[in-house]
Amino acid sequence: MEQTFILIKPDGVQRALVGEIISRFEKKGFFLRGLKFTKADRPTIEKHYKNSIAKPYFDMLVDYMISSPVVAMVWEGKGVIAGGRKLIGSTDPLATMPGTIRGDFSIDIGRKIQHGNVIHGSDSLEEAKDEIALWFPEEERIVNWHSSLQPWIYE
Ligand code: IDP
Ligand code: MG
Repeated sequence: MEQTFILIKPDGVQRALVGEIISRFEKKGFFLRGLKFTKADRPTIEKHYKNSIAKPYFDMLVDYMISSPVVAMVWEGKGVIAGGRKLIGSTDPLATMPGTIRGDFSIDIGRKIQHGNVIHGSDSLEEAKDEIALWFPEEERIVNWHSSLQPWIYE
């Protein structure tokens, strides 16, 4: 089944949203496949955001992402890449709908280190594969299990 990479960003961890975010993905019917609490280093974040390297906010984004611990996760389920992005909401927290994680818990996208949009989620199959490989090296990859809830959630 499809997998995506989800990262609770430094502001999400500092604001004690880890449990809430995991709970939303669990309750939707996605399955946790990898989980790591870590402080990211600069090279990892530069690779993670390689497509944003030309953006004017890139240096600030990297500083923000290494400022404090993050929670890296792999989630699995039918349509989990697009479905995870729906749970997250769009990039600008003020513009996105309440009911989404960013819409419920954040305001500013980030002009200083502490401001952010709480969470990252892969936006394509290719990005998901790259990010899972970046954050979870082969030897940490990835517990193979099946939830007994699966037949109650998936046809
Ligand atoms: P996404 O996180 O919704 O996929 P991207 O366009 O991939 O959005 O941007 C990656 C991250 O870069 C955003 O989540 C946000 O933290 C940061 N970012 C995007 N646009 C801006 C901006 O205009 N100002 C500051 N930070 C931004
Ligand atoms: Mg993105």
